[in-house]
Amino acid sequence: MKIDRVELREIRMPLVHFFETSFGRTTGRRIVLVRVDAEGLAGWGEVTCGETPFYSYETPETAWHILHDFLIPWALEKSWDSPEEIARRFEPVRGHNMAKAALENAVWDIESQAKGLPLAGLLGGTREEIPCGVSIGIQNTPEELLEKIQRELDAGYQRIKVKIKPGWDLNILEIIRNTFPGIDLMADANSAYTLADLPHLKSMDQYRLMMIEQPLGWDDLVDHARLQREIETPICLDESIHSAQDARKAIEIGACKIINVKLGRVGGYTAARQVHEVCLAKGVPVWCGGMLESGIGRAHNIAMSSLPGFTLPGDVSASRRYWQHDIIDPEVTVTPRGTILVPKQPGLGYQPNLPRIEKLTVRKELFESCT
Ligand code: OSB
Ligand code: MG
Repeated sequence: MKIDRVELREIRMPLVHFFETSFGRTTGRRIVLVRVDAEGLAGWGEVTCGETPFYSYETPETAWHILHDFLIPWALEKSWDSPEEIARRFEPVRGHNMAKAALENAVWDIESQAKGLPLAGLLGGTREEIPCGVSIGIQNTPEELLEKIQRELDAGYQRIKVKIKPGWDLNILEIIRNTFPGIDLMADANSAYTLADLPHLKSMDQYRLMMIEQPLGWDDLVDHARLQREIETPICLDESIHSAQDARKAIEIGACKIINVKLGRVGGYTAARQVHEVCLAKGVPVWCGGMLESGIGRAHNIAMSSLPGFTLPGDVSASRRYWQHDIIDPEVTVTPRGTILVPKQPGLGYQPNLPRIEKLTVRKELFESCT
């Protein structure tokens, strides 16, 4: 595949409801989109980083820089045999996985269209529909949280994840369990605790959580292994897993029993499929995490969630939970049984809405191949 041009743009999208985690509140997104043109086809990818360097060190500015000065010039320098070959070319850049993923995934989109296959099928996906959960942020009051949970259960979502932090944890889990004793419930701490909180974390065992996500340090494995030896609740790692090697090490030392795979965090489909392989071989269930994506990133998450090891409901949910108008047609919708149907058309299976994307754009830059 010879890439003819790459377009980088930043769009701004207000969220329909703020999203709050232990590291802060988001009211609107700054999203960098990558469009690749090759073989008469257009492929799209999304940089999934947050606006602030609080989930990971990447921001829209660092991603723009890394794409602009390194990844895009490299992608334009020669013809590629496969998307995996591009992923290998990006290896000299340490980290910056979300910048890498946006460009690599756009190339996978093109590859699947060129082959006339749905992206899910090209990746090795086997599921026709994917099970969906929701991630509900910290609210202003417990009552508002209960209302939100009820609304999502009514919509059919299969599991509820709530964000926790010191002061919004045991009390909240207690109220949720009293109101909804039987639901599939989990909690995501986004690194809000340390091993000094071990007794506190152990007392969460009573709430029968499916898992607790990333309770300790954002780059830690060793302390998580210690914690997992002391608590019943399975630990799921998010922030700490950046590669298949990380997944292997985490599983080997007992740092987690479940892994949340995010395409951006691990650097694109090539790495995500390797993480999936490792987990499948070791019998560790995985699920697809979310980063408040626009429809482009969301469509990629749906394709990845079709892989056989994605056995648990993910954080991939309907467009309307985030956006008044999403930037793809059709928008992502969820069935009454809490699933998303995996598209059967070639490529992503959702059309980027170009006029809407153009209207939301605050900066744009075009890169063309010289040959
Ligand atoms: O830790 O999974 C996380 C959103 C932003 C940053 C980190 C996380 C999240 C979510 C939201 O939990 C998932 C979603 O609904 O997209
Ligand atoms: Mg998380």
